[in-house]
Amino acid sequence: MAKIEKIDVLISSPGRNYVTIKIQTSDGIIGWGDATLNGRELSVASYISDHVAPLLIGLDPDRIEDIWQFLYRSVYWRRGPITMAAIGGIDLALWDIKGKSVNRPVYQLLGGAVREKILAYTHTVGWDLAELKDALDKNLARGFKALRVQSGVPGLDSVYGVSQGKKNYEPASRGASAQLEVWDSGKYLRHVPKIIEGARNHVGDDIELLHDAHHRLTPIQAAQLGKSLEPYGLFWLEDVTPGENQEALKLIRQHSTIPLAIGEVFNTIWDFKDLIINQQLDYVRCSVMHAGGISHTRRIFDLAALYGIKFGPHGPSDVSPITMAASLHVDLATPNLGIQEFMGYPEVVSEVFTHAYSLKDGYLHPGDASGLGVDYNEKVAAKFPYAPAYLPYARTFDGTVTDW
Ligand code: KDG
Ligand code: MG
Repeated sequence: MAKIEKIDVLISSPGRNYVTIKIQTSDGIIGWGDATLNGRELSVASYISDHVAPLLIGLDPDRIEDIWQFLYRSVYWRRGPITMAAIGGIDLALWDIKGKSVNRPVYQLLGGAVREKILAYTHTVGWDLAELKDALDKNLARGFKALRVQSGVPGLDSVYGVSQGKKNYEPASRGASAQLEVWDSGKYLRHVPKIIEGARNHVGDDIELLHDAHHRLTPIQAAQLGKSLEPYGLFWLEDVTPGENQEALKLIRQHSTIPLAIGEVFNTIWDFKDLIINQQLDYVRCSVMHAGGISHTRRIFDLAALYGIKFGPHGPSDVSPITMAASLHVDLATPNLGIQEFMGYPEVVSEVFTHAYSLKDGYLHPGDASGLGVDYNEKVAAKFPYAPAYLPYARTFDGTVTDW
């Protein structure tokens, strides 16, 4: 029996911070896991190196499920983003090891491919409609068949997903404190239907469009938004209200048939259970790492499948290519995939994380390298030390803190 011999937690910052787990086994295999939690990287790193790694030394890396149960159930204090990102990161590294130990890509260990390729959507941002149309054309030329659309709002200086003058959305800014953004839901609600209408007219009916409201609306505002966007045939409308009040989605359902996606801030099957069995959502949106890794997210997706609900894993640039690869292995092998988010990474990230996954004509594939198919180049990573960075936060015009 092989044993877990050494666990290192490595933090690097090729443009943004990533927490990478390196597990070495007694038979010489290295497994890579990602445990990045945007803006709280050091907490997850400490959770793993101080409290998890010492418990795992000497255990059998093949017993992925048993280790998962041990990390989840043997701790009295369960759930939460830090704990679950830590468990998720370890789970990813163990699946990587298992794949490498039998020389197979992880999707083969999950039952094999149920599709040839994975439909991806990417982010399309423009401060105004003219800029947005330009950005849509660029992403269509790259081959994407599905595009998330975010725009500026007149009267606001910055809006989730897009900043004036900046081409790319990368919200966490380096520095010791979070940047303030001023928000007004009324202005947003009156403007966004015009943008989505403009985007639909521009791309025609063959392209899927998505939009993320990023948890900012009250239930009735969210219902209004769903109703007003219905004519434009969105693939989904994401995170219309803050995740805590699950009842809100019932009210939205009473007024709109727009497909709802929710869950990037959820991290266990328990967070999704009522939403799924009450059919209050259409797409489960958790990250394959933040929700406890491959072992746990597969359970969530299977529960969703019982109710005809699909999944669309979270895939922003603030989870590393290791999580992206893990998502793709799950996507390829799980029947009820809806779509995969693929924000993409700046070039420098690919110098640190070399990967077997590929993107072609708007579709992704995890590749056939053994394990997850991502390697972490420690030498290159060492050139990019951790730098504190935080997501912005929001206040309304009267100075009240509101949801970002
Ligand atoms: O760290 C926060 C991001 O992961 C989040 O803002 C991205 O909402 C997001 C999305 O849909 O990708
Ligand atoms: Mg989102």
